[in-house]
Amino acid sequence: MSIVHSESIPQYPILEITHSTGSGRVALNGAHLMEWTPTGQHPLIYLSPQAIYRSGKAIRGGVPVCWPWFGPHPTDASLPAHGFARTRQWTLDSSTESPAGVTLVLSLTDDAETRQWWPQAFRLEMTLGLGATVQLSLRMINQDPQQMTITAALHTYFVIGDIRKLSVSGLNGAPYLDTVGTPEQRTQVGDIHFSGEVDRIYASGNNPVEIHDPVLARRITVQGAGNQSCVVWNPWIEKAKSLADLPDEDYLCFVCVETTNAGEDCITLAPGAEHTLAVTLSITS
Ligand code: TA6
Repeated sequence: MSIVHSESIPQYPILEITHSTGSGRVALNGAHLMEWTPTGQHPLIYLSPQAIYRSGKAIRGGVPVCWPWFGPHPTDASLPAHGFARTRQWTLDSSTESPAGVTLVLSLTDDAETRQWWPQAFRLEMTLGLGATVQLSLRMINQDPQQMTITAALHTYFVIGDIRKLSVSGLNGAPYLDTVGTPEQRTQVGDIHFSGEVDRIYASGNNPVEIHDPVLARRITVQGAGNQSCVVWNPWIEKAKSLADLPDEDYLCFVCVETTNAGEDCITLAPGAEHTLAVTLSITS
């Protein structure tokens, strides 16, 4: 096993990880799993070749950590979408390995700048278990004398063969908010197929969601914990063209299935209380 601290991008530390069970990269910016490829598999996590690596900018792809709000800020449109945790530099607290893989723990606490956007004291701990399967866990602790209400997401981008041939199962019968165009409440019937932009917040419970990929001949299972919602997103053609950090054609080769506390599934923490949002990603060929 090796973990190399790379500064190939000045002031932008990236951990390059190799282990018998897989390899990939984690940026301290955002505690962001950029890439992970289980040994013998196609890459699991999609990373845009046009991603921008600059402090304060979210990486396009990987697993953005969205906290303390998901999507646009509920009341102040001038604040960054998906909160600020994904654009702050986290601290690497520990890295350990076992025959099963590598475990990293990173943390983030409030400071004068975060308190401009979110005037409350907090501690976040992100645990990344990287191996044949991937376990991500975001522990959020309210260290403020006031209660706090948050929404959050582990906003995972998955490598797929062709969005037009893909299906996503596990959400049949689930209510969802369709946010493409005028937001509308709908109910999922059967599996999800893609023939246009899809951007949906599902009141899913934490049933396993499965990505069926006939092109790469695999099934990816997304098993959440601490969530009662999930988001499925693909930008399709026009939105992909509007994203400067995404090649126009790459809408074809990724899908986001995000493990969230979003929509009605928001979390209120009393002073000193904590909540953990987690996900396990596994591949079956
Ligand atoms: O999770 C879906 C979504 O909220 C989409 O609406 C789209 O905006 C996507 O996240 C990416 O957001 P970002 O701020 O990373 O460009």
